[in-house]
Amino acid sequence: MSVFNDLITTVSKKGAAYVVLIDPDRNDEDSIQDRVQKANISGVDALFVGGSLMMDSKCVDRVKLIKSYSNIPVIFFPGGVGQLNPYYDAMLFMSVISGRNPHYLIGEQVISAPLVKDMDIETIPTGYLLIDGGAGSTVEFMSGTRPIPMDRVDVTVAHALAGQYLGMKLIYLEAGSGAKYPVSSSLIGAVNDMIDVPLVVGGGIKTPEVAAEHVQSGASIIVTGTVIEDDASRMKEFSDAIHWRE
Ligand code: 1GP
Repeated sequence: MSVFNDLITTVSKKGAAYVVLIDPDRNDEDSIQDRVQKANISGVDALFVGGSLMMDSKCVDRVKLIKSYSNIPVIFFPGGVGQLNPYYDAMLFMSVISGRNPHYLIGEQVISAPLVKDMDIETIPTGYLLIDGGAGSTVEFMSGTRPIPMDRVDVTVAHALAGQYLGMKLIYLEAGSGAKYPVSSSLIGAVNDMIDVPLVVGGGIKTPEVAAEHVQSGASIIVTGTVIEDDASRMKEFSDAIHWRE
């Protein structure tokens, strides 16, 4: 079974899936071991691995380490083609469809496609929408795109629907790592009412209550990064809140 099908099965069985983002740039060998081992026993369904910027050259070694400790799928959440390596079980083959920067709409994808084929990594076509979370996210700088204002429901819905019609298997509503405001539940609800593909929501989610509210509003996959970087022991609380059908 593919990693994508596994995730979708989890969503229908547990009500939603919980994914922890591990940024290789924010972790060393010890914290990787600790986080991945905690994820294995805390009901986390998959790891997203990646980041907007790498400040040293140890990314590949760290991904290899993550893979060696993990009992759950390790999915590449690409900040750039430079982070591509063969240790991922699958990758979000993403396009920043909220933006108008051709390099992040199709340029990176063209550069990476032959390498992905050669490495035989499962691809999950994903339409990525950057929403303004009030913190001037790193993604905004690195992708050179303007986030959609949180209150522009019409614009967000139209982008999400366009992503679905282009064949994206997931639509990702991203408020940016460390966002002041996570994606609002009303925005999640409005997008979910319009599209049929599963919604991934991340950025600025700091409590299990907010995660649970997002799921009730229509999110199928919840992603947390910073809150777990700060305290890895909280994964179980998030997992219990997100898996409402268990
Ligand atoms: C993944 O960017 C998010 O979508 C992670 O955001 O670090 O704020 O949890 P946080």
